[in-house]
Amino acid sequence: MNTTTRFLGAGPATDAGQARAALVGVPYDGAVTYRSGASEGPDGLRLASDSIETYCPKLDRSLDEFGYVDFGDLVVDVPEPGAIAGATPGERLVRSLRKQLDALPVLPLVAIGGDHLVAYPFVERALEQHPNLQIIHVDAHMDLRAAWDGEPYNHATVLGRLRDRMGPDHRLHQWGIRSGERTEYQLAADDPRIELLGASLEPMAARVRELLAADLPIYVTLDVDGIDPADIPGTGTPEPDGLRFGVVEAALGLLASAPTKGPGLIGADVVELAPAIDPTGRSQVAVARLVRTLLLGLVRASA
Ligand SMILES: [Mn+2]
Repeated sequence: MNTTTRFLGAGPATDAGQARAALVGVPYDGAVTYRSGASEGPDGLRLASDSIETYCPKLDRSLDEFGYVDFGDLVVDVPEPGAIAGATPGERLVRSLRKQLDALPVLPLVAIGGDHLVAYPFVERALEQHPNLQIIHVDAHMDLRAAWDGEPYNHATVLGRLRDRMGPDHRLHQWGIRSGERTEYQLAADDPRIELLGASLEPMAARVRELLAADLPIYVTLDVDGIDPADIPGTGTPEPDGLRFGVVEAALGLLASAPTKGPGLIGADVVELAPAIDPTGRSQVAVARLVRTLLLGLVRASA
């Protein structure tokens, strides 16, 4: 990344000791199936974040309340066969990302993609650390395929691979989904750990309140194409008739405001932002707003 550009108000990685949250970029889009450009997501987001405030009027909270750092970007070259365990290029990449993730200072993280494949190591680690993790998956697409062109680790299969890692008490709450193969819908319907929430605010708002009231740990994997292309056109695989921006911001805001005695939001990733596809620049500004909300969720107000 540009060494001087960090996400809105974030300190450098060297300030991690004083920080309560962090961002890390994963500028990889080699697993896309339609249009590329998500590799420019992290830096596009960092640049655009300069145009929003640290204060969120809806939550009456500000990023100025705590320290957070921007770790910069992970290395996204796919390791050579033999360099790292994993048969396919996709699996070698996610193993490499996981090694780099595990080497970072331990802080609640928002990972910035990159295409959706890069979410894998972050969610995998969260599943390992929390046997009752609740994954909130915002997306237009199911992403539950067994493989894409023979590759089991791809942006269209990533939730399928994470499902392979889910234990009996893990749950996957999908929201905004409006595209997938019939077999993916059937797979989701047949797995009692997966639920598909209706495409309006109330079902997700009720679920978030309920999960927080039950003191459960929550992870958000947010594919920006879950939001309507009218609000976020800058994404590689747009799908009409999505969730509106304000609805998603409101639901994520509950992660910062609804009562809990548990850990609440423990991590998040925001993927599939492709700035060059949106010449107006509004997509990356919208995503910066959602990242601000997620940071406020990771660091809840002290009571
Ligand atoms: Mn998607």
